[in-house]
This record gives sequence, C-alpha cells and structure tokens, in this order.
Amino acid sequence: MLALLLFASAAPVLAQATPASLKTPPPALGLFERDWVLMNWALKYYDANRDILLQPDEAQAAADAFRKLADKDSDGRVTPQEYRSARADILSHD
Ligand SMILES: [Ca+2]
Ligand SMILES: [Ca+2]
Repeated sequence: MLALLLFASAAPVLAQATPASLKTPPPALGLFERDWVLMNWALKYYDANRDILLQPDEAQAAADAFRKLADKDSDGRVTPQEYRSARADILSHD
C-alpha cells in the first residue's frame, strides 16, 4: 500500500523551467539540522549507535539515502519540489 502511494507520488514531473537550486548539496549534517522532520527520520533509521545524535558518518549515510529517496527523476539532484515531496512522504509515514 505504501509502495503504491509512493509510486503514485512519483508521477513524472515535466521538465522544469528553472534549474535546480540545490545543485551543490549542503554539508550532510546541515540538511538535518535545518529540518526537524528530516532529523527525526535520520535518527530513526540511521542513528547506527543509538546515541540520539547524528555523527558525520551517520549524517552522510542518511543524506545519501534521502537523496536517493527524494530524487524521483534520478538526475542526481534534489530540486525544491522533490525535497518537499520527499519530506511529505516522510511525514505521512510517521
Ligand atoms: Ca549516532
Ligand atoms: Ca531530481
């Protein structure tokens, strides 16, 4: 069921007029420090030593996973639209 919903939300997005503004990903940890939704998600799945803190390697793993999850068109970049969509997916799963 969740997989179906994910596929539904991954409907093809038409070529965007504006280039991705997140071309250079921020340092991994910054991504999570700025957004508590992502931080909770990262801690839930990627806090390998369960100290409720994201060490740099954990943050990197979580950031990589988030990028894969969010980059629906697999162009290697997460656009603001893709970011919002992935964030909504994460929120709806909790
Ligand atoms: Ca940790
Ligand atoms: Ca993309």
